[in-house]
Amino acid sequence: MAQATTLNEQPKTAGGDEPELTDGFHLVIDALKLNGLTTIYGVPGIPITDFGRMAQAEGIRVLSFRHEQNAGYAAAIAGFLTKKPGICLTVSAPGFLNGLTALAHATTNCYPMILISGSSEREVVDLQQGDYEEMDQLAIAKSLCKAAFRVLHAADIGIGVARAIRASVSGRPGGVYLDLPAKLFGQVMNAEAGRKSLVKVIDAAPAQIPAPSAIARALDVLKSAKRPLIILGKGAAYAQADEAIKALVEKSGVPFLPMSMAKGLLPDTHPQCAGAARSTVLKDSDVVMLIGARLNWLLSHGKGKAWGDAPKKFIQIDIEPKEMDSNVEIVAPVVGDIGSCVAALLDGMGAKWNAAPADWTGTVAAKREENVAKMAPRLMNNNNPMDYHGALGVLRTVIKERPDAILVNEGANTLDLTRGVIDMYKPRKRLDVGTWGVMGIGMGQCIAAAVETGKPVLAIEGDSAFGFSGMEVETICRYELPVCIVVFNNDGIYRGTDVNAVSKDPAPTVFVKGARYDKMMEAFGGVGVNATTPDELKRAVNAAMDSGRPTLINAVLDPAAGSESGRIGNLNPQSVLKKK
Ligand code: OXT
Ligand code: ADP
Ligand code: MG
Repeated sequence: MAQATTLNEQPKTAGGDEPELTDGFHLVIDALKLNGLTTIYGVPGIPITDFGRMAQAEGIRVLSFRHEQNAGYAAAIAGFLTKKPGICLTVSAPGFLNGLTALAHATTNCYPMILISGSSEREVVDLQQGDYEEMDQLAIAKSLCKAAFRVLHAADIGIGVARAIRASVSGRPGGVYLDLPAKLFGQVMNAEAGRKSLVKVIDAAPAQIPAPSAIARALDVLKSAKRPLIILGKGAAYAQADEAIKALVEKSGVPFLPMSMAKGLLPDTHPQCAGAARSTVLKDSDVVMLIGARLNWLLSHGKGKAWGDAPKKFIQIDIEPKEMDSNVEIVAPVVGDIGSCVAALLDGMGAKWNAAPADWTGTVAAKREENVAKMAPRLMNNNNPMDYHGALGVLRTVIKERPDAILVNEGANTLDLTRGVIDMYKPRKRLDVGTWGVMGIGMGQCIAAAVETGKPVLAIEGDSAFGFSGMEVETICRYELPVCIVVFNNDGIYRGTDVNAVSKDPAPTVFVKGARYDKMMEAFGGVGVNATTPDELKRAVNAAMDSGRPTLINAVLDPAAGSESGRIGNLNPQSVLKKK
């Protein structure tokens, strides 16, 4: 292992001048900058306070949050949006643990992210002598992320950062933990040696070219289909192979079903989009090609009632070989990066490719039109108090008129209904709770989306969901970000109508009635609006999106409008022994 050179060991320069020196602080900053990582999301404190200041002085954008979890969610989604690891910086023990949820979330969702945490001194931690914020962070992080590294010597910082970058973005992307003990920051070494120790990572996520035989096999299976379906997942959105994916879908003529965060890869209004015919295409398809989507709970594991009785063949395109056969047999695995795989499939299809059978595409289109027509009148109501459909009817138009805006969405009913109602038109514009269905991603995603893309952000938040990260409205105001938050305020989790029949305590799912979340934004200088009808909501959102001023609209919803657990009530166990 390279040893950190101390000041005393520095050779004098030829003229006897003092050697130019650097230290751990600057080496970490230089290593990040050398690799184009110029934004840090975090919370300062011992031992990284000065690091944040120095990073800012060296031209890195440092966004200081109110809680590390939100900074972590910001870094995670920055990774998804940019294909570069999002950087989250925290203090030791509690700060590290606060960031760790987001790191695990990034890993679960296949987003590249690096959590950098300061830590206590090894000698004290290892002897468990009770250091300030003592914790063996590396050991704890290891099981919750893709890779974890610790750097003890300044001369190893370049290699440590390079390893973290490579581990996060290569193959299946994920979260990486980088442990930097306090002492490392202050280590001093010769600046020239320091510069030489840094590594500019070359080809961090190398293309993974699929085997020609795998491509031929996949095309044979697709060709044999009578009722083919393509499912696009957030891996397809992440891959940024938008044109090739569009070409594949259109050349094949196959109906496509976008998973939540793949909406907009092709517009939801595309004639082949089967989003509004979900049950039909899952049940009745005979060949399913998965592109960057896993057969996990969100796809009912590829089997059971949702998939119907008809036998099905699966083709799966994924960078992770171990993903194949994880839930059902994959008859045509295509392992590689989506850009390379889709290009090879297009190549293999040649100039002539028979479009999908017309009776199948006709059936899907008819079902889609039926469902869209069924929903349309519900979106036009101007009820007071509002219901979800009345409010979403308005917000749907806001996105239609501003297809470049980023939509952030969390909640239960608020999530499920927004996903169904609001059409997306462009790739990577819809950000949400992801694979874990986690509440609390909202404000971190808003901040990173605004910072990374420079586009306006519209967040549609359940009142419970918003509460997990609501304090970050101050951060949004402080950095003057163009974020409009609409809180669907139905007085609680799922509904605001639950009653506790046995004591004075409120029922576990309800909140203070008539709460005014808009006042939170006003407290920090942003715009707050209380909206009780779809018309009021429309005016307020349009004004916010046009002005770009931080805005929070408290959208008063009928407390009885939602259902328990939204559309996943089937996953919510109910006791048969309930007493009351
Ligand atoms: O084909 P059919 O006929 O079946 O129809 C389908 C589509 O074809 C059709 N459709 C359309 N029709 C017309 N037009 C259009 N455009 C259209 N598009 C689609 O609509 C239906 C449904 O389509 P969909 O949505 O695609 O299909 P479906 O069957 O719903 O899909 C299944 C799934 C699984 C893919 C989908 O449901 C999905 O993605 N679900 C994700 C669910 C999820 O992740 N939920 C979040 C977690 S819930 C719970 O855990 C909550 N908690 C606990 C908690 C969590 N999560 N985290 C932490 C850290 N702590 C605690 C909490 C606290 S939620 C929650 C707070 C909730 O309260 P809030 O106040 O925030 O929110 P409210 O509920 O609003 O009060
Ligand atoms: P969704 O929730 O939208 O269905 P998932 O997160 O379940 O999506 O699946 C994403 C999949 O995409 C993961 O299995 C991951 O390995 C894969 N993936 C991510 N990036 C790429 C890429 N560039 N090329 C190929 N596969 C990828
Ligand atoms: Mg609610």
